[in-house]
Amino acid sequence: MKYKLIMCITFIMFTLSSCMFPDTSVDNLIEPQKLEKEQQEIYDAFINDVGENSKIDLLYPNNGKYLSSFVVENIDDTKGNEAIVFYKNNNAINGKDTISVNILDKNENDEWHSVWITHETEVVDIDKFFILDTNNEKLIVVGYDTFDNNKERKLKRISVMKYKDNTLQKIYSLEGNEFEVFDINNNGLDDLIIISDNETREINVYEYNNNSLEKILNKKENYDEYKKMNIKTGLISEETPAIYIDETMSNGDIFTDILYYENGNIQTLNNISPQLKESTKKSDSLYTYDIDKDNIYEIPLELDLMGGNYNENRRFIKWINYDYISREMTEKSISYIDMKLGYRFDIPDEWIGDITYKKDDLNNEVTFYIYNYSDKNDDSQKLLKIKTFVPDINNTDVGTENYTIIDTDGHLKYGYILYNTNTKYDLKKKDIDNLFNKL
Ligand SMILES: [Ca+2]
Ligand SMILES: [Ca+2]
Ligand SMILES: [Ca+2]
Repeated sequence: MKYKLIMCITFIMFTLSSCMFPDTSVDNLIEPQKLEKEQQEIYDAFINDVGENSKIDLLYPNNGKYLSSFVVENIDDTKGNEAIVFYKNNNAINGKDTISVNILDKNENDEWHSVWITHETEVVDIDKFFILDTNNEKLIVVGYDTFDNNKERKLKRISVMKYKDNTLQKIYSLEGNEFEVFDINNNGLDDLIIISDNETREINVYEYNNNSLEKILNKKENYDEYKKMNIKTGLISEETPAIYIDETMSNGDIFTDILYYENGNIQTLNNISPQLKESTKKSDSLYTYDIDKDNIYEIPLELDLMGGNYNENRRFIKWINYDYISREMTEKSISYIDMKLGYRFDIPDEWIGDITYKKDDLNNEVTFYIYNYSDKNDDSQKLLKIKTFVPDINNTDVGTENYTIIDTDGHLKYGYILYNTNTKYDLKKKDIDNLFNKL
């Protein structure tokens, strides 16, 4: 009877999958349910342990790879995953809030249960979580935001822990303004990199060897007082890992520095020449971004349209890369970019200096046209319109008739209209294919 029931369910699922979800395999249909079921089991085991009536709030790391309050990964030398849950425990110790990390594991009956909880006091939030992978061991690294409300450059507490034999042991507690777990020297072992800004900037790189965290690299240099630091990890060439640091100054200017391994120590743009770092200056919330998804990050610079005599807050973005061999910045592209709608349009060389655009936010449309130097309101010489179609519930194709659809991300549709001006600025369909890219 049971067998028949399973057959029946399987049959229904096949039928459903073939008629209702033409592009979805049965596996895909089952997989998310399995995951949800596991998450529910972890959550139930977690609540069972902390107590249903306790005052807890789940926490999400604010930055980094793991942005969920539940992480399911293998963090020890036993087969199978452990679950890590982050939460705030209100009034937990002497009436004070604590931030807690709960480790859950599966018992011999394959049921999730709580194994260990660690509390951290006098911290306010979780910044980042990492699994540091060394030769034969894994460490977990949790970065906490601390109470330093007066300071602009916040100090983080970095807790390095080892989970082994059902025990979570805190092995190091360190401090710094920013940190990352990343193989900076490209030797196959994760490094813990901590940037501390006090009188000078100190960059320390640690490797975990023989049960201890060894400082393998150290660099001291000057730095300018900044307000906020955003960091990203990637590459500067196919083989060279790098950390990109966007520093926002008090006046809003942003400078980008790059930190990488060279000749046995850490190298930075600032160290090579302050002018190199200075050349990355921009005055808006423009951050380093990998526009073409090759893991080599591009640094944005603002490019005033029409030589700067155009003060209507329109601009193109010039994206540059750092060439570590020539120690110079190289131009990647000049683009119109719409982060919200998720695309960039690279500006052809011929257009630069002569073409401007206007944006219609209500209709998610941008029009590029030849700038008329004698009448800045004249937009009659149109070259190209790009429109993003945001679907409504009833019809996703309303208004698309006049547009050529260039791309879709399954939700949004991107369409364009090309115009003919009989000038050197006119584009063809194949140009659009090359110049338009989703982010
Ligand atoms: Ca395990
Ligand atoms: Ca390394
Ligand atoms: Ca790139």
